[in-house]
Amino acid sequence: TIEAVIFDLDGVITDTAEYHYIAWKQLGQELGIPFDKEFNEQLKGISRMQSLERILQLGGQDQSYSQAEKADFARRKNEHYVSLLDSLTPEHTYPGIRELLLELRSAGIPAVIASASKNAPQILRALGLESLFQYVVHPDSVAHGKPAPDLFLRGAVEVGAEASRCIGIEDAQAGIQAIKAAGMIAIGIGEENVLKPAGADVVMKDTGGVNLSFLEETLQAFGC
Ligand code: G16
Ligand code: MG
Repeated sequence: TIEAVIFDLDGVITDTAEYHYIAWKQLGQELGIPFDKEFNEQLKGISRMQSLERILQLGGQDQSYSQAEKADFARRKNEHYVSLLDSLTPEHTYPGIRELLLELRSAGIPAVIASASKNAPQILRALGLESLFQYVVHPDSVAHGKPAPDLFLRGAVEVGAEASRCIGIEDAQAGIQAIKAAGMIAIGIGEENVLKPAGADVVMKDTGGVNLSFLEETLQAFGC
């Protein structure tokens, strides 16, 4: 049986991965560092400052700015991102997610958030989902971000679940790597050619078909 389901937030619960992309793209343009969706895959799941570093590296500008300037770029990106969050309502929850959370609650299976985002509590509130999660891991509470397993392992520990009986759900390559490093079953949401190489056990195009019976079948097929 499944002991916990550990969800990524951005790109799994709602489309905030797109908002991150819009906000980073804008900052990139201001710095003269244009990038596309393919490059953006590398930014998914990693922290705000690490994302900024990758963008500056892409533009060959990683040595060009002081820490204070970098902190200011990150602040500007976050302000833009948070302004986009203003439009979030419960209807922006991805298909099947609320239903899955209700199924998990009925079955007594803990649902946990393991997001790299410091904005996670605000997003869950805007979607009206806070009460359906047993635990939200704070990204600052662990030593290493994704692709390290820390966020997922902390989530499992907090709800008393055995890692090998947990299912992690992610849209990012770094996130899938984190789930597998934690010894959990990894369900990818997105493109097969992006998430399979990162180690996803199964990849679904979207969250629509991810219900409890699908999760149970996945644990049967890939669990040990
Ligand atoms: C998310 C996004 C990342 C973002 C990170 C930090 O992680 O995927 O693109 O850089 O959070 O977010 P913030 O700037 O809001 O603290 P996840 O793990 O929910 O996909
Ligand atoms: Mg994500």
